Amino acid sequence: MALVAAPAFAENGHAAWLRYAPLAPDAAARAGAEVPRALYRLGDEVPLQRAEDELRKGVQGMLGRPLEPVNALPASGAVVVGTLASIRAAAPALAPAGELPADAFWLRTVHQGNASFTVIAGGDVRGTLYGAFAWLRKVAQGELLDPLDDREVPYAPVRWVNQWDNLNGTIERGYGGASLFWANGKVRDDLTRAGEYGRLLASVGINAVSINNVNANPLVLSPEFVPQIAKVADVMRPWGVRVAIAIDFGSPQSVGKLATYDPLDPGVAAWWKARTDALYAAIPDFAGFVLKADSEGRVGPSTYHRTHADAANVVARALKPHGGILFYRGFVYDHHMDWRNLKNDRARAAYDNFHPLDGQFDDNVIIQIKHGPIDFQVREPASPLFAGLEKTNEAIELQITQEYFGQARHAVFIAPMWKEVLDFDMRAHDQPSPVKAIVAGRVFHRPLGGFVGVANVGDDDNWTNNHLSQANLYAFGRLAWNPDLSAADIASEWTRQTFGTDPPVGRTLGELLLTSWRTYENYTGPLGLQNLTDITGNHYSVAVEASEENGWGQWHRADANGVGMDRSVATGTGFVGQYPPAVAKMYESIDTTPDDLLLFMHHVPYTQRLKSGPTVIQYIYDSHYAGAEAVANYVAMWKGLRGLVDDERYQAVLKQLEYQAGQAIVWRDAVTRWFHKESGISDEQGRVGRYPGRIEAESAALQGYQLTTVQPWEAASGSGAIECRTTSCTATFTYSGTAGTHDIAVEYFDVNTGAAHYRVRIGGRVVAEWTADDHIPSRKLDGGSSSRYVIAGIALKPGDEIEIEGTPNGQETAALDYVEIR
Ligand code: GCV
Repeated sequence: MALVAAPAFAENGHAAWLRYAPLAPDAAARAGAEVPRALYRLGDEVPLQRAEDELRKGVQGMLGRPLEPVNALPASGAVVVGTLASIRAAAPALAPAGELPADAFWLRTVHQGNASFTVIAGGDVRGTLYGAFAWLRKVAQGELLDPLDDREVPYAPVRWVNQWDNLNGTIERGYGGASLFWANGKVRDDLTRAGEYGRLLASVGINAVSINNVNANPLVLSPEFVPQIAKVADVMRPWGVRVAIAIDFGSPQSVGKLATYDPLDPGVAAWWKARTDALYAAIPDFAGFVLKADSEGRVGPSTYHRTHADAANVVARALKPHGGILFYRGFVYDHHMDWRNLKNDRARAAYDNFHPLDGQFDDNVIIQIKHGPIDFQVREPASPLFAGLEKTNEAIELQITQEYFGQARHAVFIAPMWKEVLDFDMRAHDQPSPVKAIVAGRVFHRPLGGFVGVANVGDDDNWTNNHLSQANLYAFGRLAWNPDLSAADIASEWTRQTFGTDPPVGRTLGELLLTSWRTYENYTGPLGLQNLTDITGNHYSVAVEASEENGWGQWHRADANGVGMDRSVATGTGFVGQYPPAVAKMYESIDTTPDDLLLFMHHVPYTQRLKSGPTVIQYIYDSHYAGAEAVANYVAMWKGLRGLVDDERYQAVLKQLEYQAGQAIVWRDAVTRWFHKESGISDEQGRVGRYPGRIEAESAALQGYQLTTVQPWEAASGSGAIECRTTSCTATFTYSGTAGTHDIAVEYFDVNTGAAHYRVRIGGRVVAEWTADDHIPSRKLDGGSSSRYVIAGIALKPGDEIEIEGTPNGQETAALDYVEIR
């Protein structure tokens, strides 16, 4: 086990998985012998120059010696970089026998006498660049570099990311800082970071980026935006990344000042054509448009009683002469549904809206379908629409940004979930038809299709706020390139490049990443309940009932007798009938529906037994305790890596995991107490409602502090919390446990305005103080703002008084929920 060498650069996460850090000595020695010393590049196109730069930077960084560029093929051997055609023309003996399509590459070693050549050949210049990154990935992971004969062809042509970046620089559902593209209503003057992002995207094979929010500002289609979008395209092009924009369907009227945006109006069609032509005049490789219409308040063809096909085709026809693509989002639903009608079901919406239109969309239209029928919940079945379109191009939309996955404050590696959906067999026409093959156009023989990810980057130093969230961007790119890769392989690749090849680091991060989705699901919404979060608010804080009794349709229908949505054909909403017969049959019956989706498909009594053994209610209790325990264990596991990863990222990840461990307890207690109260059924293990060592703030001796209720009630322990509405207050807790050394957890509230101060004294001595100045996504006392400060290793004896002095600031009332002494 090697202690990590001091890096030559700041380990702030900016380098992401492209650190090119020195290899461990044995791997460096072997690679040093395998890698030629010269680099010969064929061709001058910019992506080829970038490939050369990367290779030189990578070899210098990882092997500590240069890769010298040469102007002619040296007899003594070289790394040879170029398109297959150019290598075949210049050095036929080095070229592999066979062909390569666009974006594909071939890596091989060739020996001629004592000379050895590493050949990086691309189907085109972009493929060559991908080949360079793929080879560097091997070097970084300490893989064998000679012999080599790897031909890789991307699984699908579409490998895009969507930014939900607003023109003012904020990012909808973005947790990694401000936009890399926009500020103050226009393109940023300095696009350096955007260019660096292009490099990250290219390194995992992503070939296009849509640079503004799908809730699109119509202004992006105005003439003054053309040169701005062109500036972004200029910084992306060297990396083989094409640029697209999201558009607003009402633009012919709002920007073009036409009387209508009716898609069948010839003037509207002419307007789309003129604006599209102007974009292509400035950006000949412009990729296309993304369109969210008739969804969540966006205008669409329904204004004129036209269809989604009418809407899509008028825009697609403007793009067609230029080879552009229109992504029309399948995320269309009514968010004012009557919740009292048990037959209403948002999950039906995508299929109901688009299946009847199959075959009516032009060939350069792709229906972009969210992976599940609702909205990126912690667990959903694959959308039935994937099998519901046979004569229409499709792409799957995966959400990389962690909107419902702890907003980059919780560590959740989403690749295992994506894999489950991509590998799910829809049994279309009773034939093997995994979702990945359908969206790639392989099942219904479509010309276009693939993968779209809603990206998670911003201008934070480390791009994604939480260092571990970078793994999701990496994984999306790798799965879009090859969805047959396993989540474990991807986690391992990412870890070795990002944190080094030390085996304990790989083991710990492997376990943490690969279990993190199940862990998060366990404490936020098991059995297909979906996220039990604040649906009409921040999508972050626990709030079990927030999804009920409103029109948004993310209902779980829990009441005193049972829980779950009945989506069966026989007695429910009929959603299950949207799947091909074999899948519909499985979901129709409680007996054959997998436990993980039981409450998504059926309404059952709490006493319903799962196939895995426990009753539904007991599973809800158990999974929440298991989830919270798993996160506590992540903290312990991570602490085992001290000294094995650089201190900068070690500390940052530790802090984040400790925070997550506290939040997992808040979720655990809130959800289990809510279901306990609602169902009236006790936890077999007697944990729910019994919290050893906990002293509620309501029962402390209060000076200045006042009792307050918390909304929702389940987010605070006991009957509520206390808050200070004067300049300073004190709560005194009397310890009555055994004498010894203990940890004291203080559960307090840190809302995102103000910075209250807390000081803890025992026997008159200050043992801890801190300021609540985090920017948690909550403005009020709730589960999201509930935070935990742990004071470790304090000697306590019965009768000791723990005095907490709170000093409010701004909107922060120095609120407290409880202390827990363990
Ligand atoms: C960009 C969900 C999100 C919205 C998002 C929308 C969409 O509703 O909460 O922020 O809007 O999905 O995908 O269009």
